[in-house]
Amino acid sequence: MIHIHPKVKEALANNQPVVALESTIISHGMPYPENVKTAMEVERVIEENGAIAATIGIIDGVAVIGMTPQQIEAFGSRGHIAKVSRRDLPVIFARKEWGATTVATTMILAAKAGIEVFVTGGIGGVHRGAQSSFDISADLQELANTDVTVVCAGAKAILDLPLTLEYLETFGVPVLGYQSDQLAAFYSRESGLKVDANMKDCDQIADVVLAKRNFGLRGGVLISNPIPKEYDMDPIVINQAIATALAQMDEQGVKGNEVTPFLLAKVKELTGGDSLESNIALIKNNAVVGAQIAMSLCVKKGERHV
Ligand code: PSU
Ligand code: MN
Repeated sequence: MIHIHPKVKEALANNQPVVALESTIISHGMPYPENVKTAMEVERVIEENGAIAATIGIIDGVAVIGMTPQQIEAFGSRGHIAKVSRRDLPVIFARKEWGATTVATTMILAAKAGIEVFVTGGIGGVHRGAQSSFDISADLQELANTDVTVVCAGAKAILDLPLTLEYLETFGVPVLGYQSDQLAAFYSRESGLKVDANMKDCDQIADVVLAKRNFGLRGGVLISNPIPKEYDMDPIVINQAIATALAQMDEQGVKGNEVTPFLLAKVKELTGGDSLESNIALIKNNAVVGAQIAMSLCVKKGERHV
């Protein structure tokens, strides 16, 4: 059910850094052909920073860990690929279908392959109004349970960010700011909410990840890496777009796993090309940090064996 690319397998066997990447961002997160171009560029950034990139998705019911450029192109151009979170996996496997992996599913598959670091744009979280809708992304439970370090630019303000942090606290997920005191809000560097700790570099992050593991505390670590300053967007513009998107969602009765893709697409439509450009910039920025964390983990693990 799993196919690991030979170069990923070899790197893992030799304690070399590997960074996982998700495929929902390709098939649902960006338009074609920017999605494919970005996915390839993010892989290149990871490789320029000394790690092996492993883009993950499901093809004909096989979990592919480390897609080829042709497979990435297919994910980006095919359209109508199912968005697959933890609960969807069994059906996709059994029916031998294609599936785009969310943060939750990419974590599951990365962990199965032995990959410790995963780079994405934004994670899912507690939705606004979750008090009555119960809409909480499976990404958060996966962070609670699965041993993967996830590098993101925080979460989009389509979510209830204070409740998202409360949930992560309850489930014991450390939220670390990369050179920042605040949780990043995807398009904006700051959310007004404090992270658990400010990390000055990737070595410090690796120390925290290893301390967690060595003490036997299961589950992931979340790294919030603010968008580069030159792409930081005005929160007023973003919040206006989010308010409009939420109102349209209610009007149209959008529910369930359609909520996140609907809101993301609307916000993108309402903020035009700026948000796409920012989105691409922040993922590449996360790729640098992810590759450095993966590298640092390998160095520290290697030292323990000599
Ligand atoms: N947030 C973003 N961009 C994304 C997603 C979330 O800013 O592309 C995607 C990720 O794949 C994430 C998923 O894991 O949406 C969460 O969906 P849900 O809320 O239905 O769990
Ligand atoms: Mn949901």
